[in-house]
Amino acid sequence: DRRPIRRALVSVYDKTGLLELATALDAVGVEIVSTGSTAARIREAGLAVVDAAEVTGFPEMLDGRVKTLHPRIHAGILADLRSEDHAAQLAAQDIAPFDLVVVNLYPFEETVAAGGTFDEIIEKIDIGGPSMVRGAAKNFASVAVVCDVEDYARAARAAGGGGFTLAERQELATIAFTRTAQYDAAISDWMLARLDEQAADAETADAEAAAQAGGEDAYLLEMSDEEAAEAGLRTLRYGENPHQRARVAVIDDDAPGLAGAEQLGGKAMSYNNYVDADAAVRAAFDHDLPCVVVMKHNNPCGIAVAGEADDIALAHARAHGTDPVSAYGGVIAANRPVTLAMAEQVKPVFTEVILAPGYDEAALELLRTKKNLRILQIAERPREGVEIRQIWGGSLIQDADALQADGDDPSTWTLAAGEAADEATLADLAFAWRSIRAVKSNAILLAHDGAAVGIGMGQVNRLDSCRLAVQRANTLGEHGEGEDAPERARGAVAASDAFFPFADGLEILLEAGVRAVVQPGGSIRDDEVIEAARAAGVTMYLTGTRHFAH
Ligand code: 93A
Repeated sequence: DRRPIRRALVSVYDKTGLLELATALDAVGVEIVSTGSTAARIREAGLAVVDAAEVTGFPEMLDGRVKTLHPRIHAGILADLRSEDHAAQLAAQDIAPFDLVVVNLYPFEETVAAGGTFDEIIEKIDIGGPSMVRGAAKNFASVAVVCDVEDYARAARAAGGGGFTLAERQELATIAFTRTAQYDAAISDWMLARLDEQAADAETADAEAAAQAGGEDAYLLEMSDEEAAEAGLRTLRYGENPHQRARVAVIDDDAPGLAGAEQLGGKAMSYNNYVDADAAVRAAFDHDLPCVVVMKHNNPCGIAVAGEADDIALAHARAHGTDPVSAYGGVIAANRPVTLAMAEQVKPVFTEVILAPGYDEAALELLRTKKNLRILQIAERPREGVEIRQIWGGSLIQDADALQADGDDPSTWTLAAGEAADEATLADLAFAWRSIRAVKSNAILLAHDGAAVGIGMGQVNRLDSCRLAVQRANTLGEHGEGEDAPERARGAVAASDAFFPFADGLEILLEAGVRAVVQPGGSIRDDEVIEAARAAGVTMYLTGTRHFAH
């Protein structure tokens, strides 16, 4: 079962041992067909060689990508010479069969390992070589295949000794398929690694694009409404302004809070509604007594409590009375269920949102007649928690200000000036202190009889906040400006969210007739400030705790 070797196809990238083999083949009269540089080497050594192009009648093309990929080569490799029919078909086309195929492949693995460029690596994917190797290996019945330099010596010996046996050809075929399998595995590994790399690059590029387009969270607005809904996001008509897209995220379905609160009537909540509603509910639940807050632009324009035995309507009437002008278009939060009496008071006032832990049936019915009023039922808001605020490139995380500081308990306050407050005055001071948490700094809140009567908020100096609080107390309210102006600052108590840096702000309050003040203290001019209160005969308590809200 030896097959004599008369014609060999030799096409090798690695020229090691090539000339020794070619010399041995030539010596025993084997016809050598060869490709480009392989043929050139053999010819240079003075040996006879036929160019593949001569066999195919076709020039090498596409920079060598097509050299041996031709029926005149592949039919010569694949013809099963045990079959008379195959032999006849070859003869009909004047094709001579190959008895030996010697091929080693383009160094793909080495080029990858050497860090070749993409184009260099692609060019080192051998197509014609593996085709010949696999063809010859498949046809080991007729052809011997050698793809390892180590086997050249065997091939030389076999050529001189009547050819390889069938068993030897089968063994060589097995080596050949193992080699082409490894080769293709190396290619697919490289391709897969590239895919991973590209995916990583694309992710980086996406992230960079997102960061440029408006932060890593831009996708929260980019995804479709359906995708958003699946992710627990509800699309709002717009954000703070109509040119801003907006959505609201419900984080915990089991504890829906405000974001997932049940709406019992009115239009859809807007972005600003949520902001004000959140602040309003928080401020209302800061108080243990029945409390109503009217929020505007994230600041309370009205806040009041009622006695435990009183109707929540009383708290609302007082909160509305703080600043009836600003209450227009406000967001109202109550920390007790809304009664019909309260609903009747709310009805004539244009109100964006009302929030409460419940509504008496008649109250709800009445409020629902106001088509635009958003009516929300909310759970009691827990006071503790963690707050996260976004800043450029990160976020700020803090404990929520839950009035948990030692100085929030009036029994810890120190009397710095004047006489100790009587029970009613102390109750008003405690109410003012509890309410100041919700007012944006610099905050001054004047209170009387469980209701704020003048709030100075959000000013960049405390003096202006004092002026604003007094001005509001004395010009707003039931009677408004003019002769009947109520002068509500007179006899009121005042709370300041942080210390008075100078006596000037306090003096505004004293001139207006404020009779008791609570403030943190801690200014280097505390002495001056306290002295001003003492001189005016006004009670002043220091809490040692402040409530900035920025
Ligand atoms: O570019 S190829 O995939 N196209 C072919 O038709 C072809 N034929 C042989 N590579 C081809 N070869 C490979 O060329 C062989 O596997 C060998 O590695 C190399 C030898 O080419 P040369 O003799 O021109 O150096």
